[in-house]
Amino acid sequence: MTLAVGVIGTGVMGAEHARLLRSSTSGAHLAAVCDADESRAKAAAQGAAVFTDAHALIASASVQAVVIASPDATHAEYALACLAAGKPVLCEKPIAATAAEGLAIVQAEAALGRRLVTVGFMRRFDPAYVEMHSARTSGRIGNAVLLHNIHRNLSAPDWFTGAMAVTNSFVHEIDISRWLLGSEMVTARVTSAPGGDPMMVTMQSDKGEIVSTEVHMNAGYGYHVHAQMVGRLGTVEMAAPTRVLTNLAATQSFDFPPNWVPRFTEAYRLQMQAWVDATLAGRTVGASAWDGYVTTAIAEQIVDGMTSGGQITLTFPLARPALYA
Ligand code: ISE
Repeated sequence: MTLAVGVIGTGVMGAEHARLLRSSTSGAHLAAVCDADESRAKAAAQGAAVFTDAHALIASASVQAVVIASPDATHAEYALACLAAGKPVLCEKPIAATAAEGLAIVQAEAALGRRLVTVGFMRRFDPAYVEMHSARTSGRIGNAVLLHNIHRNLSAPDWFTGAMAVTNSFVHEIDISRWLLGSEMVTARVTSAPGGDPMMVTMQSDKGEIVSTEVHMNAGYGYHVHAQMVGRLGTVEMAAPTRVLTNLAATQSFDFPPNWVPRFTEAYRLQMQAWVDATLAGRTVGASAWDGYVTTAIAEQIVDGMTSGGQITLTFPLARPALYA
């Protein structure tokens, strides 16, 4: 018997998660998909059950675990429904559209007394980020002092509002910086170029590390994510985002992908496999509901404070519950 997984939402990410469950994940199978657009759901289902109501999928006896990949504003409602049904859930980032909703998920899980939520911050499974993480934890580069992040998108879709550059894109750097450094962020400052894009966000951690991030939604040339960690003894950074170099017409070159799916294919695959393995073993992996709440709370405070241009002091109404120790 393999884990029966239902996927809610069959847009870019939901279709990719469904594909991974159908063809590249051991120990699990795609049992159901759900989308308000039934024909899109059928295309992703390829034989699995099709729902147009997410709550019906969550309640279905033929679904043991759920992947949420619907629009950001629906994540909290469905994650809470999964907790109420006692079903493990891999929820795409962000965990919720507001910090208050994220907090409600943390409180519901803490009341349940067991962790069922993983937030899909897939960069934690990307081989380059994993190596950077171990360069710090092994002590190889000495204590970290700086982290430079670059997050460039080819172009933002029409429906992408200014705040989403923070709540939908920069949340990745909030999460990966906390994870890479093993620190909590305590302050933030935002400087935007005319028109708002790109923006530079500088955060400082409780250990004093400085985290700089260029968040660029319309970089124009391709999808490009880069990070360099500076330690007291040396630095570690990602190599070019490619596996091959081409020598042609007196030029050496490599390609940039158009979006994050090709760049992070391996991370998504490893994340899905790790989540399935952990679920079958009754454990969780990856970013917790607490991590999801903290990233959304930081993003929300940055959005609220960014117009002032001054330093934002990051605060959280709740201390980390023992469940997330
Ligand atoms: C998108 O939703 C993602 O999660 C991508 O990883 C990120 O790079 C992009 O900016 C987001 O819009």
